Amino acid sequence: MFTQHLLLLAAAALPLITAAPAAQPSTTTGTHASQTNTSPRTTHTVVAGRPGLRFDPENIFADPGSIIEFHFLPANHTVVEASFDAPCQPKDATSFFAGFFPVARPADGSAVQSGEVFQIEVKDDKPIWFYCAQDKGRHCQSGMVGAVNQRVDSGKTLEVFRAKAAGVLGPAGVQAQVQGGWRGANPNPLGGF
Ligand SMILES: *[C@@H]1O[C@H](CO)[C@@H](O)[C@H](O)[C@H]1NC(C)=O
Ligand SMILES: [Cu+2]
Repeated sequence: MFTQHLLLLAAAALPLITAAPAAQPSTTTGTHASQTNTSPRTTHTVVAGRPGLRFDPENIFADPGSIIEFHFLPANHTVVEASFDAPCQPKDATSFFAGFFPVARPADGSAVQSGEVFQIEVKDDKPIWFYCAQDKGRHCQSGMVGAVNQRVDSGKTLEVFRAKAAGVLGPAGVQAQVQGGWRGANPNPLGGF
């Protein structure tokens, strides 16, 4: 009798369990970067050029398959992928490089950002290190750096990366051309404000 009740209960509960809705990504913009997966992508917006020469946010945690979308404030920033051990230089020939985004600072002080964005796809769960290569003002050496999926327990943290960047004597490096991501029209010109 008791067992029979349990079985009935289990049978009744099962459809409820299987019908539970799957988790949905929070936002669905940024479908340009890759066509390999047709499901909606989570897009993480990063604004380059906050006062103090910063990326905001600069410490991003993103699932594989998600998109990082860089928006650019005045006056002329970029983003380049580095290795942890050599900040302010492209990691290798495949490192992403967004090109520069000159944006005039409005005389009335109003908020403005570039009409273009740069998107990268997070391909796996390995850390991604990046920097701004604007040499006028030595942005990378001044701390305009960031990380995706840093491993806090490994000792390879954003703060250590930033300290290494501060010690770079030479100029920051760029790639010969825009690569490793998608540069195109800004889908959300007020994103990040
Ligand atoms: C933006 O910065 C890059 C790198 O310093 C420079 O080559 C380019 O001329 C700058 N663009 C403008 C419009 O200032
Ligand atoms: Cu910069």
